[in-house]
Amino acid sequence: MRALVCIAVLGLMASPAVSADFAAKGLKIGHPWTRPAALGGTGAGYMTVTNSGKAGDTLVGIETAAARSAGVHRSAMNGQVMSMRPLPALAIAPGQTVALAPGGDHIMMVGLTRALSQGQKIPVTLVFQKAGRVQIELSVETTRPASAAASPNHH
Ligand SMILES: [Cu+2]
Repeated sequence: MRALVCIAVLGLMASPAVSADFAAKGLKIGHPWTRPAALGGTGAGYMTVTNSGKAGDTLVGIETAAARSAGVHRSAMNGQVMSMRPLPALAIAPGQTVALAPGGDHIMMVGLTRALSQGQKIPVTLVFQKAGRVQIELSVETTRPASAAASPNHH
């Protein structure tokens, strides 16, 4: 199942910066990625989570050997100041796609145990209430085609 998904993705992608999608138990993790970051620093992970199952599921934890601690964060604007706070649980309703994206919800990795360099794949485990542990890899990318094309004012 996973091999088939990867082949389909590879066939569709023209960019050399290939990042695989991951699928497990009705959930699809689309284009997990992160930015280059220094050893000891922090990193943010982004992806889409699609629930194609019949029941809702909830993302309740993040595990990775690449950081001392990791979890889901929610970003919000307080006046002119962007702040973020831990999100203990992120619900994904049936049929819904939840986007973890810059400026919004993201995976926060604090105390990186390794430098994140472009082209690397960083193993991360997403822990779901029902689907359980789903292994993915964040691909380390410097630029994103979508954000490169978009105006910085279009938030
Ligand atoms: Cu954060």
